[in-house]
Amino acid sequence: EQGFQPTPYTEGNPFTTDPVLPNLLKRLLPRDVHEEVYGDLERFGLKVLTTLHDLTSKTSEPRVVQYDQWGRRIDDLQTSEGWRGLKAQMQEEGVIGIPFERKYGEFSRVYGFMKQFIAIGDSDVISCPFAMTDGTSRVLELVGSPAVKRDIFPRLTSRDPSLAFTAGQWMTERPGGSDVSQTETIARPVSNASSPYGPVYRIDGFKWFSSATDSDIAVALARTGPPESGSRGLSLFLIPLRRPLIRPVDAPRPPALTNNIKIHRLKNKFGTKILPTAELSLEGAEGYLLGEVNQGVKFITPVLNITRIHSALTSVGSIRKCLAIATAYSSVRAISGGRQLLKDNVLHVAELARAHLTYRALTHFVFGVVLLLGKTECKVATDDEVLRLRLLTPAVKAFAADKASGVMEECMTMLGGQGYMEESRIGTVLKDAMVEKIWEGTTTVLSLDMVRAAAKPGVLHASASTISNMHQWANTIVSSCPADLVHRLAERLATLRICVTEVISAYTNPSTPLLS
Ligand code: MFK
Ligand code: FAD
Repeated sequence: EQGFQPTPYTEGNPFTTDPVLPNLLKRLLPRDVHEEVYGDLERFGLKVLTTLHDLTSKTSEPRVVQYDQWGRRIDDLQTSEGWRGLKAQMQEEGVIGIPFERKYGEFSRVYGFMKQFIAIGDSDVISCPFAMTDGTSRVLELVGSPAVKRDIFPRLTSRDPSLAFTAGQWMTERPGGSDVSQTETIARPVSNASSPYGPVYRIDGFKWFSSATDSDIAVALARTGPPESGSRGLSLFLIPLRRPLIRPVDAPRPPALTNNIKIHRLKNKFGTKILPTAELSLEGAEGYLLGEVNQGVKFITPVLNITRIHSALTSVGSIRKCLAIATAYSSVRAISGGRQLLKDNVLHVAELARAHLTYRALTHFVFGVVLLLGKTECKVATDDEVLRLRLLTPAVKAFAADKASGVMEECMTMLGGQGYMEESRIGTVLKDAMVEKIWEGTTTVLSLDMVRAAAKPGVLHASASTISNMHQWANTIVSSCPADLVHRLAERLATLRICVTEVISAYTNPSTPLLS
């Protein structure tokens, strides 16, 4: 008990402590919108430090009780109190409500994503089910039947946790996740059944990864055409996980899966351990066709593109969390015989600054894409902006995932041995964020997607202005850095600009080594 006692560090409000987010918001939002949302984000930042922190300490790994006392198959999925609490908090805070209420038009996306951003790192991987709920809401908004829009869409976007739904996305099967053309799940039309939600199908198959297994509905690909039609024989279905889907307000949510869906097992994962990712067996599940038959890949692309932006957000938000810890630690840890704090040491500050620069570049990059999404959804984007969104979505997802783990490792190192301790949570955040390189398309698959997007007429022209925009973003980053840092890091900033530009040209030019 005697001897030197280390001083614990204190993390500040994740929204206001580092000026990068307030500055970014001021740049992106009109003054009146900025005034309205700033206070809410500041308040929520404090809630992240208190309520969300507490809930995260109460999460634990999910479990499945497969049989009841009488040997009957029940597949009761049990999640922790902390996980359920986090879900309810995010619903109440409107992370899905804000972008679909569109109170601030195209800027609602920036506001909603900013709210999610500041919670990353203090909310386990709760961004995963909400990413898929977001994408699914968009699909239902675009192609849902009037009854879907009346009964289901308002629940996905609801701020009332007792009513709100979440959604999952089932694409991946054992023959291939990147390539869905080998999908084995089969959907057969039920001729004597009708539903206001769409044409009724019976669905049989095995879904290899289902992350939002505690959700109410899923959007899933299943085969409606012959196997030789590959991905052009797949259709998109809305599948309830628990029936009846629409219950009276006071009726409890059934804990176990119904609708002829069985949980084969929960996955034994490297990270994202709090998230209930399962293998599912569909044995005559009832589903409703969304969009047109055999056009499933096309109709699920809004889910892919929206979740990819969430993925980029999560990569960068994970850096933010680790960097906030490393920065806070630099104010309490003394070195050199106790005479100097880390924050006053040139070598240490250079390391911190390098991490901050990558963080800032990525933050501006991802929110630039978020604004393009808002503009496109609100139909105020120019043609070039629509094309740019298509191109930058896979770019930002792949680029952010690629950069994030290296920066987080540096943050861990900046705490010395304390960074390696589980209590710092840097290890958990890093492990969780490493999946961003895999799910929603691996980096290679996304570079192929960029080539596909770049092949469309006009996209390369739009990307030329993107490169010039990237320079503008880099300049904004420079101007938001403290002057002494800019001076000290001039060389690194130049490298950063080149790197940001290069990634875009690498992704858009099929002859570059990245793609060869
Ligand atoms: C924490 C935040 C993140 C939350 C994560 C949630 C948990 C994780 C959930 C998952 O991981 S879900 C599974 C995600 N799976 C993938 O992302 C699959 C990756 N593979 C691809 O993306 C492939 O590129 C794809 C399956 C889409 C290829 O399908 P196809 O049918 O072989 O491709 P094809 O024939 O080139 O494209 C079909 C059409 O779709 C074309 O349009 P046209 O018919 O008009 O020519 C394409 O241009 C179009 N398309 C493909 N990708 C598109 C797209 N359109 C817009 N956006 C895209 N991204
Ligand atoms: P493969 O497609 O077999 O890829 C293996 C390797 O081959 C990769 O390196 C890939 O880049 C490379 N590769 C593939 N195609 C090409 C090509 N054409 N050219 C060059 N290289 C190529 N899926 C869902 O549908 N719903 C979920 O909820 C879900 N949750 C997940 C949760 C977790 C924790 C994880 C890890 C995955 C989840 N997935 C989910 C699955 C995920 O989307 C897939 O793992 C991913 O799309 C890759 O598919 P795969 O695993 O079949 O790998």
